Amino acid sequence: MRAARVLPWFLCLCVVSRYPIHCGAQTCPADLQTECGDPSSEWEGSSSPESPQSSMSKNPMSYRWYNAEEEILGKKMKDWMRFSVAFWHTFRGTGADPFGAPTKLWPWEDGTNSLAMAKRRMRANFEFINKLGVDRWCFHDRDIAPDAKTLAETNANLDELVALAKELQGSKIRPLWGTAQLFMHPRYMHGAATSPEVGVYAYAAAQVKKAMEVTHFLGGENFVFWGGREGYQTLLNTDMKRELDHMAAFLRGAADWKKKIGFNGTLLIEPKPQEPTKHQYDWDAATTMSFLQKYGLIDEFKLNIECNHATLSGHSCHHELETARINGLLGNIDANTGDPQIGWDTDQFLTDIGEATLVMLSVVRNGGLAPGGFNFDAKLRRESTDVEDLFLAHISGMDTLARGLRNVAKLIEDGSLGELVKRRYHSFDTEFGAQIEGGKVDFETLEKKAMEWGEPVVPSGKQELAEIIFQSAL
Ligand SMILES: [Mn+2]
Repeated sequence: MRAARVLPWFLCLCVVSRYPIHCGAQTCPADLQTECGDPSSEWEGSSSPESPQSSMSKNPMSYRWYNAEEEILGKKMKDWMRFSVAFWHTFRGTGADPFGAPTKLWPWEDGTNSLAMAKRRMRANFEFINKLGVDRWCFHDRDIAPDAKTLAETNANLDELVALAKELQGSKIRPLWGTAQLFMHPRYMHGAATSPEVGVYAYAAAQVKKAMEVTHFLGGENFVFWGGREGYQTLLNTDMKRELDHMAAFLRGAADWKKKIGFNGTLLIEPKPQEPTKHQYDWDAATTMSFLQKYGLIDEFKLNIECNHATLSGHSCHHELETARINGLLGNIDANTGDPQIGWDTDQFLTDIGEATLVMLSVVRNGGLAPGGFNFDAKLRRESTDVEDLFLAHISGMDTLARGLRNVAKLIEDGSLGELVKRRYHSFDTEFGAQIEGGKVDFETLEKKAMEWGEPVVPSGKQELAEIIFQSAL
């Protein structure tokens, strides 16, 4: 039987929940020999979920906190979260590190970078997304389709894979965002938009143009610019102003192209302070905002905040999210975390409940992220090598953020943290305070008041109380 041959890998796995079941439509098999036939005859029974009544407390292949349809704070959980699977980590992550060879020998991989392999991998991607029960995915152009000898041939490869992805997406699944990979090929060793070589600038523009077109074709909701190698290793050989001018011209071109093709998605910039360059130009949210303002691009872009990049820049993820949010720039979150003892971008799945609660606090204050969402820009540890681990990692990441959302609901319902903050600024809730906030009080008037009032009485900041209130919601 053909069906029997395709069972060995993750088709037999399925995520269950104490709530509704999350087993979507099946895709054609990624199996080498099996052709894509009638789905009902191929797959019937192979992915039957376990009963929702199965023992949740002991089954790790289940959601304990995430319940897609449940309404919390006036919105369904799935609409707060808008989870997305990252193609590059989940399907191109090999487990290789600077000291060792790949460790992940996924059953659908044949060890080549062929077009046939790319197609099989794409089927595996959609099989996984359907099993996990999410509606979104993110991709780089070069991750889903192999490079060829010329740009035209490479574009043709991409078109083949995009056509397949369009078919496999069905009516439910869409890209949360697409992006162009402008850092892996040697041509981009000095950067893409900031390369001193004009041919590289043109090549990168052509790549973004095409990647934006296919994202639009697939119904993508956003398009991301991660700096890649846009930065410098030393200022001794770098004209920083000229490179930043080039980057602005490049982003202006991208914004113009978006309008020209009628793509309504949000353009997002993803700050990161270093790696691979010593100094990335999009250092953090504030630096990126200032760049966008200087070059008149502030209305064309929002930010994609990645938690691990936030900590690399010396900030907490919450700081970066709030900086983006209060400036109307919070567009998307790359859901991951770093390791406090390792100084590089480890891209781990977020499992810290306190951090997840702070992240969700910003999301709730933002009224959600749509048309952005949470992209799992996170990878399995090198030592996690079972197909099952891909599921466990995503389930754990989704449940952690879902738990964060439930905690935020508790904090809001309780109200005492909000009250504590409000009380700290109480002295400005006066007629005179309002005049200051309205910019109507000059320094002469303030001096007069200071003389009249004498030494101010400065109240406690109540940080420990705030921490107790926060902890009680976890
Ligand atoms: Mn990262």
